[in-house]
Amino acid sequence: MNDFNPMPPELVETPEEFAGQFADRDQTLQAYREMLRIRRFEESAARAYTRGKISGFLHLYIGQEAIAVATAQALEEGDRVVSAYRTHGFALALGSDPNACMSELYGRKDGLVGGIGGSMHFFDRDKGLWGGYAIVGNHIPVATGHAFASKYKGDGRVTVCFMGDGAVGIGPVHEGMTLAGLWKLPIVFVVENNRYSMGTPLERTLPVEDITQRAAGYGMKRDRFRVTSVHETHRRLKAAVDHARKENQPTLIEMITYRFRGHSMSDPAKYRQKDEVNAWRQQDPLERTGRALQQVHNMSEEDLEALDDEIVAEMRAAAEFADASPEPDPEARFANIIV
Ligand SMILES: Cc1ncc(C[n+]2csc(CCOP(=O)(O)OP(=O)(O)O)c2C)c(N)n1
Ligand SMILES: [Mg+2]
Repeated sequence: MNDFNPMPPELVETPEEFAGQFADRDQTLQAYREMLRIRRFEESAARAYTRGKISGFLHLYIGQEAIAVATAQALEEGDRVVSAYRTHGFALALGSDPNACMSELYGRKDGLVGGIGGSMHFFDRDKGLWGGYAIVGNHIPVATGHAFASKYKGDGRVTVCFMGDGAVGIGPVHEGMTLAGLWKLPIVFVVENNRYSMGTPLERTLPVEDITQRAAGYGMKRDRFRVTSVHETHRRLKAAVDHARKENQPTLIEMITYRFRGHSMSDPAKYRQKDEVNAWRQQDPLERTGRALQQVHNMSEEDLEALDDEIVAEMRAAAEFADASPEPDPEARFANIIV
């Protein structure tokens, strides 16, 4: 077994370096707003779940928001995002309507996919979200297929495929990555390494902690970094997206992140120590960005609260909209099924 350390690696930065990462005020504010929208959406969904408004699984993205926001910034129209089941953040960052997202969680007719998919099956083609897949690791060949289609048609589009650290040992991941490397497809594979698959820590799933070492065997470029801000995540992801678009060069990226909630709403996350969660919270990209707005750009606490109030109201309205939306017609279960 490798020597997995559950605590976050120490973040060594001077105040000047901290300020430097958030130098552009408008970008920083935009990143903060988009991350906060995801967080407040997720919190609103969690409340609805505990009130029995949402049934089935609900996997929250709290802690990982910077990745979705950076992804939306790094992509162009027509590019594709394919992800696992922790998908709400991608939808919101890509511009999906929060009312439709919440209605999907509530299983209502106005949902993103008519209320028949639920939390794990978000899909919004017009915004570039090509699913939402519940079966761990099995969407990797689907994403590879999208990238193959782009290369075959020469449409200049890039696919970015997300998976968790728990997915990388699954057979189809290997198949999809092998073909992407062999055929030099315009794709970026991103492993969102949040240190756990359900309640199982990395040391019990990974023989080698650095997942990107596998890239050599697939003939891909690789990158591995800790997610501390939208800006830096965007910069690194954009470089890989550019390689894919311009040179048909696939990349495997590992983004080290953390989820603050349990695996799903039914997981109280008792397998972690409070100290561990608190240490990661100290480095929460959302908190860091809020701190930068105050310390570097002199935004007042009242300004930040006003922004928060606006976003909370947006998400409350989404929950009210979902609650008022009708149930789908039972026949909707058979729509979009190819037999
Ligand atoms: C093929 C398959 N095996 C098992 C499961 C049950 N399962 C759902 S999520 C999960 C853990 C995945 O963890 P990870 O890939 O790290 O993603 P995270 O939840 O951390 O985002 C498992 C084993 C499944 N959905 N599909
Ligand atoms: Mg994980």
